[in-house]
Amino acid sequence: IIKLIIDDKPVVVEQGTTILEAAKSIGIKIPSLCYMKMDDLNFENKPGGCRVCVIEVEGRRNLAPACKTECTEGMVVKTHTVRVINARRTVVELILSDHPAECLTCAKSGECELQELAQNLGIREIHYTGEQSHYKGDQSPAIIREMDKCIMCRRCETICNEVQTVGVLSAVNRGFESVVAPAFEMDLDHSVCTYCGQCVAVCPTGALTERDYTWKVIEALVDPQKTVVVQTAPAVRAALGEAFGMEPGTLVTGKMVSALKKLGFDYVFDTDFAADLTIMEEGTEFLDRLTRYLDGDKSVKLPILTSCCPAWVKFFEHQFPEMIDIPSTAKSPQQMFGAIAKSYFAKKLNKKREDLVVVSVMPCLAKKYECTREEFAINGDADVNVSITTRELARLIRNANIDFASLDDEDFDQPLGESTGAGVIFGTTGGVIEAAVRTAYELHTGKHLEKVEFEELRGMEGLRKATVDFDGMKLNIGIAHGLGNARKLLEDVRAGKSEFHAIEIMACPGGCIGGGGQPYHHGNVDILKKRQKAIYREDAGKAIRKSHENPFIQELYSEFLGRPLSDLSHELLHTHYFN
Ligand code: HC1
Ligand code: SF4
Repeated sequence: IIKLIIDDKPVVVEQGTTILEAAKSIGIKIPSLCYMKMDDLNFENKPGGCRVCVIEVEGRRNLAPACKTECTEGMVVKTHTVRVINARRTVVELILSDHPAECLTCAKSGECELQELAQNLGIREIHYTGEQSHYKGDQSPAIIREMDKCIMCRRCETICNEVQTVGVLSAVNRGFESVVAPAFEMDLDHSVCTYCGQCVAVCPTGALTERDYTWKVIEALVDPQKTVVVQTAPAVRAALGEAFGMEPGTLVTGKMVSALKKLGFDYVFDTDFAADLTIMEEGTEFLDRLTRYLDGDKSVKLPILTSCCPAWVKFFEHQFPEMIDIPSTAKSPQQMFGAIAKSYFAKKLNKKREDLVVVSVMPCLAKKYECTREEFAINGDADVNVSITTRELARLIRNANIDFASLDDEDFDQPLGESTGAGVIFGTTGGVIEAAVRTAYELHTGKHLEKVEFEELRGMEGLRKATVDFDGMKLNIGIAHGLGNARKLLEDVRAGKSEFHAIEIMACPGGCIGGGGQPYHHGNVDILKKRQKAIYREDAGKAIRKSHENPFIQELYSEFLGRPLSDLSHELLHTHYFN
């Protein structure tokens, strides 16, 4: 162990600890910009490039970057001398001298780490002028890259390469021309980007943002010819409150419904309903495959892989094209919802599918891309017309002058607004497979499941495994979140070494609660853990906690679909993948 003094406070740390971490451990916040660390998610970005975190070490001539400098015995560190503060000001002024001054209209304004830093350092003038760099813009269906705002912190590059292992982003060119971009500076759309949005989630400035479709929603809401139906994803309710200053982990389900009604949606429904439906289809498909597999049917492949995360789907289509017959064919809840809204529900309203506009509110950027996939449309009319993120919903609420905190709780509309606890837990890593197990157990064994919580499937570790006892039959279940972790499980499957019968994969660290469209977490993993707890709290408070017990799901089957995996279910609720 090492003892040192930081700002007159003694501190004891392990060998190898940086000054930045040592200071943090005693409550001293050294400002930083490029640096970001998320322990549980295996993410650390410390290029040491921005030099905002410089500090003074007694006896050393030069200032040192706190993120890169390890503590040594007897070190005496000062984190805010005049020399240090002047150096930080110079560094930030230099960054700002090559940054567009568009704060008033920037999508990231109020959330931008560079803006906050400039304010905290009291910068009122930029003493360095000259030419500014300009780069090609890039708009995909999900992500906007405005690289004039890039400060080369490389967080996006690190998360895309090291956590997601997609490898789309890297620094290209030299000096003034250098920028983080896909190879050959092609557009994201032409790359193998999965639209997971994790680069957006960690970008400190407005260089990477979501493609904003709030205008499309407003256009639909003011069109008297359209019936506008909205669905809200499980993870949104556990994070939307943060956008209005509430504590992370505050559940705002009722207020969210109330806000959506005030915004003028004709029907406020829940993606969780469709999550229950997904369990019916995917769970039945799993049991069907399992039974045939155990009967020795050589044409059947296991493990079955969940398929509700569109970034994950795009990942395996690009990276494991020879394995596209392994994931479940069940569409994601977002898409199942759209298909049911525009058939079953439109029929109930006596309307044509084109008269309905289906909007989804998602924690996710890849959902924007998912709903543009051709197989999810009929004659050019998409099953889900517009997908907006949690952040965009917060913007719509603010634009409409709705005082979110003072809203009363309201209930979802019926029939597509009723959900069980199983539908809710889709929003966190481990939740989809736990929901599936709750139903598959009862369908397979014919027995009543007393305890619905499967603690062994829960947690935040990137790779988890558990064995669940199906009345004597042991099922091996794997869980991965973050695409790098998914890759490890898939490589085992490809090599024929996988021990699993079923695997849940979510592209984003934490699952949907950590989606690229959620309020920014600024690297604080505790926020994700609080959202995860909130999801399990909502589940625990639900009267019904198994998907097959949802009375409106039962009604949907008896009135319309017949049974899981029926011809109509196949037509509306299942899909195929492309290599
Ligand atoms: Fe998700 Fe899903 S859980 S993918 O993480 O299966 O986005 O929340 O809506 O579709 O239900 C996201 C969340 C979401 C789908 C469901
Ligand atoms: Fe990489 Fe995901 Fe960003 Fe695409 S969206 S560039 S895959 S981090």
